Amino acid sequence: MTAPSLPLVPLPASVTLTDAAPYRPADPDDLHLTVTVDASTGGPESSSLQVTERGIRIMAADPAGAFYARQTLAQLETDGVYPAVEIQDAPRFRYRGVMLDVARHFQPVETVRAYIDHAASLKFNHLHLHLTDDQGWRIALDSRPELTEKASGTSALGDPGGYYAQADWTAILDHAASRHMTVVPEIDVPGHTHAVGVAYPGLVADPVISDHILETAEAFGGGIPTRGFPYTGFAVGFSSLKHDDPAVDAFLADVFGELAAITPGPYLHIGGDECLGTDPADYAAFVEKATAIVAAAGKIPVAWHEAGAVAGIHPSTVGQYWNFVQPQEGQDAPARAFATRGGLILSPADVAYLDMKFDALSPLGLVWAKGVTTLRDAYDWEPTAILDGVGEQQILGIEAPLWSETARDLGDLEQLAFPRIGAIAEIAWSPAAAHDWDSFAARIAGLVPRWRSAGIRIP
Ligand code: TNX
Repeated sequence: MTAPSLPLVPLPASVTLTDAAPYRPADPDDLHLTVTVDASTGGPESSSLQVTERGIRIMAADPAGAFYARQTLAQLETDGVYPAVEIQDAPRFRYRGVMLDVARHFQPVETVRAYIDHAASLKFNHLHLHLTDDQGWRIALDSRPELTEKASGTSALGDPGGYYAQADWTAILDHAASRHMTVVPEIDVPGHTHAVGVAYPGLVADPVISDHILETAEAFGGGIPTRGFPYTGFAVGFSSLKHDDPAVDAFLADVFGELAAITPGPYLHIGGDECLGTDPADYAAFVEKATAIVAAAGKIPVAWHEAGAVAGIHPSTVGQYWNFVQPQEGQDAPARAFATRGGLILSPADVAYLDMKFDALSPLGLVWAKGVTTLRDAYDWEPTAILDGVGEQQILGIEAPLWSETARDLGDLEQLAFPRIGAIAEIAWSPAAAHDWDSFAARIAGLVPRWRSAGIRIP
């Protein structure tokens, strides 16, 4: 297998170190790099990379493949020297995502740009932005200006909020595109909508105050949510849009219609998670409506896996699985229901949630998904072994969500993400047959000092 001395993460499909002398370019700014893009050379995002003592050759099936070969090349370089190698590369899964929650703590465009760069260097190709939640509405929509005017001012922990004006949204889309990343915006309905009620109190039901809400207020502060007033705590599941109001239907049509119009990628995420305050029949009606609106606007709906239980969900909908590697009771059936719809994105929370604590002492992160998640936890799982009936064919890909209840800025996000984001990158990109903890641990250990010297904060 690969020499562990090469800090390649995610591991390319095939790496052969040759006997030739390494390549030492005379001028580090002129690599004698030949790049050819030819669709007949392989599948989407694939490439071959050859380093000899005379120079570097990249042959890629498409511009994304050439971009990923450049990422491999950057990892190969040490002090201006490139080892002589032959690499063939292609991704295992076509959807490789990271998610940023910019609702709990708003993150400015520069932070999103930096996170895009980090993720793209690890060959992730989708950025899911969780744009709305109980704590704030983060995207300006012309059809509903009150959402950002009235419901974006605060973040969790009582921190300041913010939102993306349309120019900011364009800046994010452009930067993502320049790194071959597709943006997947999420507007979470019908729960996680307390902020909607700050702008439009008439559209939401009164918060459902459960023991969980009281316990969360006790543990983390933030008080008890009150309709029409900003919420800065961490509790989930208390808010819901009203179910029997035509004004809510008009709201869904405006919001998803406009979002579809300003989003170039194929997916729109409708949320649908943790609707503990919504009656199941009303929940089903919401999911049907929201997915139908998204599909009618020409987009593929994505929903958190609970929505799989809704018989009338639009059949093109992709499910995103967030329960554990060993599904808890009742969680696998709704997820499996997406196998015959749009397929699944897997984000098992006990291994792929980058907001779980990396050590018990850090103030950053949460512990609800089986406590601390180590680098080894994040690495040691196999996507096809989670849900019966959901194999390679039904799995669109893998996503690593990063929720931001405790993460205020880029430094916090980086500390939560690194190095575990490398483990998820490898699960998403590298062949299953190459999965090997010792090899991975050695390769990532080679990358950590480079990440640090590039200014990335790593615990
Ligand atoms: C669960 S799992 C959530 C989010 C929280 C996150 C914190 C899921 C779809 N939703 O609302 O931010 O846990 O880890």
